[in-house]
Amino acid sequence: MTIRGFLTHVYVMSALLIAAGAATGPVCADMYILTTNVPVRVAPPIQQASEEIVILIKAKGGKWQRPEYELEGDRIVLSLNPKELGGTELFLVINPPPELDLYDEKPPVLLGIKGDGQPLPAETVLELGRTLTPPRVLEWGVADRENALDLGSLKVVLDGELVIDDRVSVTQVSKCQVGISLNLANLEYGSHHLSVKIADAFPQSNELHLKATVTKLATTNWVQAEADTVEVKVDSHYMTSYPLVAPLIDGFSGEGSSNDVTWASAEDDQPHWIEIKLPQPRPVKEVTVYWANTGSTFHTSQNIEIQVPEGGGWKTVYTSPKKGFTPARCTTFFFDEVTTDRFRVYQPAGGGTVQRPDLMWVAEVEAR
Ligand SMILES: [Ca+2]
Ligand SMILES: [Ca+2]
Repeated sequence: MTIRGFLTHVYVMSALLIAAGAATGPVCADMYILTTNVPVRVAPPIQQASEEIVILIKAKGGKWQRPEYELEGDRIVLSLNPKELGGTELFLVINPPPELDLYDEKPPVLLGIKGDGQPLPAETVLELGRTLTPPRVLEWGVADRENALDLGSLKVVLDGELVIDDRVSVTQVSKCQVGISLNLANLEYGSHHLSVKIADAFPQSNELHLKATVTKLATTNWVQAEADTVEVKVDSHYMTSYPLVAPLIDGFSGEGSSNDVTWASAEDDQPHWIEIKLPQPRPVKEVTVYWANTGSTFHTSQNIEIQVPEGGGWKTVYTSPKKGFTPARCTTFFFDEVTTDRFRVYQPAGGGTVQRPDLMWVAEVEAR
């Protein structure tokens, strides 16, 4: 939605006139949403010259009316009284095209859901349960029976964060029907909540809400499976108060930040690392690090590499994204499978949290 700068004739400051996004959308009428609890005068521009100007207005839940208006230059001047119109949220449409269904009270409908191309129950609240293999791609088919869809209204939220990157794609079947795909490859372990919202291209924005939940279970962790014979080395310790490395592989990844449940590096401008040696080589394609945490504060490092031995040194098989990581209880680093008996979680100098960049603070390391 865009706010248009034509409030010159509005005499009451509490009024808000918002273009309903259709000027750039699939429907070419001028549509506005106006919220006011007092009488106002508004003066939207005439976008396209036409012999007859058709103006319709209604309050939310009310009936369309033809308001009286005056022309002033290239503007239409309207006096609107929310009491007379029957509500404070008003929808104004100028020159509606014939295909616009002005009596659309219904949100878009869910046509179907696919997970990795296979049909799933077409439920607006989809519970996928606990699984080792959540779908890598979820796709919702959505259509509006009355009007076009407003693709600008699409919002996909994963675990409380708006997904704005290329993990969301929209396939347009027609103006009224789309497929919405979400790429869930490399989903983190644990429980996840997804929501999808999309509205029709209609001033009152009939909106469809879709939800899905899934819990990704972990497979065999080589470190824990062989914990008795696993060796752990670290680059340093936090002063004298974090001498123990055993908490890094004790299978416990709950809340805590002291040395009985975590290890912390020295806090200095050097690289820090945790080296894990398994009793025998194993195929490894991901490493999960559980961060020290207290309450909802997670000490998630922002720059991490996963390294495996090469020659007498180390080869990096995973590098962090430039933007770092969202603080969370754990972070899994995915890479091409290598067979190795040793790997290390390497934090380049200054790669810790934003607050404490020179510290590495970890509760558990897992490898799969
Ligand atoms: Ca509709
Ligand atoms: Ca632990």
